[in-house]
Amino acid sequence: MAVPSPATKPKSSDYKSALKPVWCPGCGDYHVLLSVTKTFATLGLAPENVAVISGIGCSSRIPAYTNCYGFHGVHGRSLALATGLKVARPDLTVLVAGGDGDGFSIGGNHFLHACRRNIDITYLVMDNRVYGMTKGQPSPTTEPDWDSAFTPGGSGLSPFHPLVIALASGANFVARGFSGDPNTTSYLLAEAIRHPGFSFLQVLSPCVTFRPDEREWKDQVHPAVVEPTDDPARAARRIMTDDGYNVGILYRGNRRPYTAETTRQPVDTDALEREFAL
Ligand SMILES: Cc1ncc(C[n+]2csc(CCOP(=O)(O)OP(=O)(O)O)c2C)c(N)n1
Ligand code: SF4
Repeated sequence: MAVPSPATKPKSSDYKSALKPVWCPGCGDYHVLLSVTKTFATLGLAPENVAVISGIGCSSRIPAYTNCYGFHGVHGRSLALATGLKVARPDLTVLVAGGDGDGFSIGGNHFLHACRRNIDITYLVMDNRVYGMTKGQPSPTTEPDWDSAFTPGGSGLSPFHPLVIALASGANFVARGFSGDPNTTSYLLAEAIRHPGFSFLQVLSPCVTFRPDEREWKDQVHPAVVEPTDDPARAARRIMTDDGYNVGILYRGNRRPYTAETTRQPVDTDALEREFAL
């Protein structure tokens, strides 16, 4: 496995692990993986200074495919894991990656509080509006009229607006990308990582197996026509009224990130054991 040395310019392939992805042919997540490795190369990050953290889902397999530290955790708990890691190791670049089910259903509460805490981590959600790994149940971002074996005639439920919820909860950077445009996604991800505090990047990433209709996204996405704002209310209004396919940076905030006081005091483990002994 090639590890970039300071003497040579890192390449995207340096950050790709030897494992071959098991995603379905045509899955959008392949291009997201490419965007991630491209971004690490652009930023010249040393693999030992990066950690990719995930939960469970097809998209959450991404730590196994990157050549840096990784943690494939528990469904819906990636942000909790990443928060602990970043507080303990503020020197690391922490990228959290996963799906809309992982992040907005079971992990929804962690999502709100990660935005609110505004720790300096980046959260990339591969949003395919479905649970891919468990074979096609609707997720919080699924359209109410999406007809499927699980939801004949559609679920009838209002979709969740992840970007607006992120803004309302205090995220410091909000952007939307499309997996089929890895150059733009890589640019957005680099900006998200560079921006201090909690950065949220929603990447529309088709699940070609359970949502073949999402192949049409390539004709629907378009660049956002306005510059990013630093006013969360304005950004939220814009996102609530856009068509859901605006790609670009939609909000750059200036909230001060949370940093824990990480004074490392020696722990007396014998005293701890005595305190908790039954
Ligand atoms: C605690 C727990 N509940 C449920 C599951 C089953 N499960 C695995 S992945 C998943 C949803 C995956 O959907 P998403 O996060 O959108 O990722 P995708 O597979 O679409 O990339 C579910 C419900 C689990 N693994 N653990
Ligand atoms: S089931 Fe969907 S999300 Fe999972 S690998 Fe296949 S295309 Fe991708």
